[in-house]
Amino acid sequence: MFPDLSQVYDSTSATLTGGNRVERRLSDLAGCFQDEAAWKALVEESDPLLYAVTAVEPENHAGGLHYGLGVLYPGRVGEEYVMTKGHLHTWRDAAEVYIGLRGEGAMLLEDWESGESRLEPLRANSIVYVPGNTAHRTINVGSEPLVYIGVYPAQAGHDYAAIAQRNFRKIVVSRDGAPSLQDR
Ligand code: PAN
Ligand code: ZN
Repeated sequence: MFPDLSQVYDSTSATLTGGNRVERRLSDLAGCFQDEAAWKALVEESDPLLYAVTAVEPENHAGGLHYGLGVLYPGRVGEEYVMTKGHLHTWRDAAEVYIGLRGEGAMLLEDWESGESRLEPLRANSIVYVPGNTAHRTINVGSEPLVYIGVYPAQAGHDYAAIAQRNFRKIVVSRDGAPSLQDR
């Protein structure tokens, strides 16, 4: 039988019919931000919701695809823009396509073998291809919610432990009001 083949999303309310919604607060991102004192102070003050992902997982076989609608709220922790945890796919070869729907964001990509990093814009009408073996983190560099869809192989899996052990080499900070890629 066919699984659920169609869903409806709304980029203004960042909702998607069907799927499982997972929320991440600032406290869930321990060790991610450079400015630990700023992170701790904000966690103690209000522990804000940073992002939510609603994932649709119609099939789990090798040829299947999963996708998720993400909403990443704007803000900064110290000078660093609000971002997702970031991960590698457990199946390292698994690539992903990100489609920007609303807001002003960027994808921080890091080739896990060479450590080479790049920052790709993610906004309405942009598509970012994340190759296999590439750690990826989404960053909101604007002042409104960043809304996007990511599509990835059903068997990709999410490896957060590798990032917890060795964080991304680069950080994205606000310099004179503009995003700037810096060494950690
Ligand atoms: C996305 C991410 C989503 C949240 O759907 O899972 O942006 O980021 P974290 O998983 O790093 O918390 C994706 O890349 N899926 O593979
Ligand atoms: Zn991914």
